[in-house]
Amino acid sequence: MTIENRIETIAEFLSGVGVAHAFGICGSGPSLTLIGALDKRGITYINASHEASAAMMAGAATRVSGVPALSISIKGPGLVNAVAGISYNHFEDTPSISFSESYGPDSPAWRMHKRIDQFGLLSPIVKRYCSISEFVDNPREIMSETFAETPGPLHIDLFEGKSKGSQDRIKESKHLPSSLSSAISRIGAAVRPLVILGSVTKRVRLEVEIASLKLPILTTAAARGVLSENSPFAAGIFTGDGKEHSPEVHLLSACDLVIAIGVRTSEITGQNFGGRPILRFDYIKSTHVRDFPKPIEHDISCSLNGLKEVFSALESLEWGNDLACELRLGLLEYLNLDQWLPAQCFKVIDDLKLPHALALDTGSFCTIGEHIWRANRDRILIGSNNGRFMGGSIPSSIGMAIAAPGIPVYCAVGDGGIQAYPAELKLIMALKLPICILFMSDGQYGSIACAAPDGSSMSSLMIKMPSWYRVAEAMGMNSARCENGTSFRETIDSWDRKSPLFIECIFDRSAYLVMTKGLR
Ligand SMILES: Cc1ncc(C[n+]2csc(CCOP(=O)(O)OP(=O)(O)O)c2C)c(N)n1
Repeated sequence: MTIENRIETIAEFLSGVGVAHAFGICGSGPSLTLIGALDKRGITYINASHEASAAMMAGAATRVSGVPALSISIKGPGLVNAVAGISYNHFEDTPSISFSESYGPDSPAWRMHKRIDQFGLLSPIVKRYCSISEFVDNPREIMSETFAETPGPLHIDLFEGKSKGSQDRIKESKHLPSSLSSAISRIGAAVRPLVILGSVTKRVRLEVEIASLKLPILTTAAARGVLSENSPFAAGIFTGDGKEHSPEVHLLSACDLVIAIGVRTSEITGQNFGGRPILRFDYIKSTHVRDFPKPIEHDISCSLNGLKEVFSALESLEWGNDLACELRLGLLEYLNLDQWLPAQCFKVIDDLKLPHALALDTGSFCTIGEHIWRANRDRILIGSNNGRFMGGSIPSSIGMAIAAPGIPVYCAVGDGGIQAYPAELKLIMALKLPICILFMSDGQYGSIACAAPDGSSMSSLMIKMPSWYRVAEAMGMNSARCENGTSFRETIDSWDRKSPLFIECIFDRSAYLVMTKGLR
């Protein structure tokens, strides 16, 4: 079988399982052949400006649609560029599929042009690596493996023959021998248990069980949306890093037991569980690091039915009826919504009564957005929730808008993140995507500056020429510059939610610098 035949077979398979989009930068070899084979079957190929952003777009499209989207690159430099995006998908546990051209194991060692150890580069970040011939032999099994808990990227190198195989991501560590029944009886002895949910609860569909709880619930950023955050029990985000004004810190001190369900250390940024005893439950079929902060009383891996038993045990407990609401009101008061800062902007977005997505890049504005904006089934949070990967929000918004047409996307990005893939603004414009860029500018890396030790080089944190709205305008986007809440609200209200919009929000640097104090 020739590589062209294998590409045809794989394109047929991918179209059969519903793949609809591919993103990338091609070469003149098998990557171009693959794009042609996909095109023949109605799989849309989108030219990105960078291989990393292409992989991020594929990741977001995969997460939103539940069907893998593809990214494509040439070998060597193309793949090296793509590594940032593939690792983005690795951090976010996303089973997107990347393809790249490649030398095969039989190509002579003197052929060095664009040659690099692609397996070596990829093995720590992909769940499965294979050659196209291995994929052709077993496509269904390989794909379902990458979707299985814990999901992760699949990479296929376009060469004939056997690959070096995949590296196991499971790093099993010792955990306490515990039985589900004794952990469940421990739940019964608690008076004020606090539930913290990780993203696997969303993937294995425990929404109904979660909605029936009558006790305070926090979620990791990646799990947002697993319960409607209008619920009186939804207390917001858990990071393990909260400070005195964050709901998590109040709840940790008010509770007498922490019940962490599917909470993985890759989904949190700190390890503060308030010193409360922890019962940890996770889904048995998962491949993640099991080490966990102490003190942990029970650490159980169980089946979906086992997790449902945990929720049944929790159903009989009730406390904290008004606590989550009180904490939210207290938080809004602390954030002072009268002041022109990102909190005002996120409140405007949170007040919208329409399905939408919010992409949060990383930075101080993200901390504010995560606390103010509430997710639910119709309000999707996208972006780098786990990896906190600066620059991913614009590519993620594009992937989201393409995979879920008609849903407006609000993309909050700072001075740092916007610099990563600004050329993709052109793609937003070319495809007329319903994306509203909320550019939150304080002219510096605010989140780094606010935590920088005395004597740090402040010039390394400043952004020269921070403004972008004229650039967006020159690309054909409707653009606005807002310096107060009224103009921001008016601009948001006037958006048709069909064509791109760029809003540059200019904030006072010194007020911005301290706005997350007391939160994280
Ligand atoms: C790829 C990547 N590089 C660097 C960082 C470290 N980092 C985290 S936040 C940040 C600054 C973000 O600045 P900006 O976008 O201006 O947002 P602000 O903090 O001012 O709100 C940096 C450099 C990161 N998280 N990801």
